[in-house]
Amino acid sequence: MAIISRGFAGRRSAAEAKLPPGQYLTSDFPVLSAGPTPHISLDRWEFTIDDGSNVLKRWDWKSFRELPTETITVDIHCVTRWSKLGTSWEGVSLDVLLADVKTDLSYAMFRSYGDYTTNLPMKDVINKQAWIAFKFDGADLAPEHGGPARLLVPHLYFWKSAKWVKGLTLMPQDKPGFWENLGYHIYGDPWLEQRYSDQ
Ligand SMILES: Nc1nc2c(c(=O)[nH]1)N[C@H]1C(S)=C(S)[C@@H](COP(=O)(O)O)O[C@H]1N2
Ligand SMILES: [Mo]
Repeated sequence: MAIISRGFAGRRSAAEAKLPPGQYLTSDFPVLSAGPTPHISLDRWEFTIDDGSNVLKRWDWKSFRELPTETITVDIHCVTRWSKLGTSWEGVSLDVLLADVKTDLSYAMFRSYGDYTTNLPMKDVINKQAWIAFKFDGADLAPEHGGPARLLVPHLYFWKSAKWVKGLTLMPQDKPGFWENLGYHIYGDPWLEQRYSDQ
């Protein structure tokens, strides 16, 4: 917390201005996992897209890593109130993964190794808003941070960024995932402070 009052300091610092309400800055990278870290070998890793009855797309690690990648620099905001600015990732855009998936289903449940789930509207998944990231700060993503690969959807609270992600299931209606079932907000916009389901 700044000691100097806003009145004297004038404006908030550039870093503070990037903080959603109720968040503080951290420069470390805390680990938040609901359970043990699953260890997934690359030869049995896969990512699938299904519609609840049929698998529409499937990649193994090799075919996934042949897809075009992007470097992503974004701010991340955990609902436990830490935010980290300018984090740098490498990953595959969901726009690439969904390129030839024809669907009118408007929601998705992301699924992880270790059984974590989190729900998202498809409108938040497309249009350069979500990636499957496999590198952080230029190095392979560490297992405790979701390696081999995790979802990165930085415009929502970081619980939506499912670690150890293994696919998504398209759904006609929104449905709560793991934390959303335990009282966290169904959508989770940090700028609107949508932390809990009663907000
Ligand atoms: N599979 C899985 N993904 C997860 C979680 C989890 O427990 N399991 N925790 C979520 C929460 S609450 C946060 S804040 C971020 C934390 O990511 P980090 O441990 O890399 O900081 O992962 C999210 N993704
Ligand atoms: Mo979190």
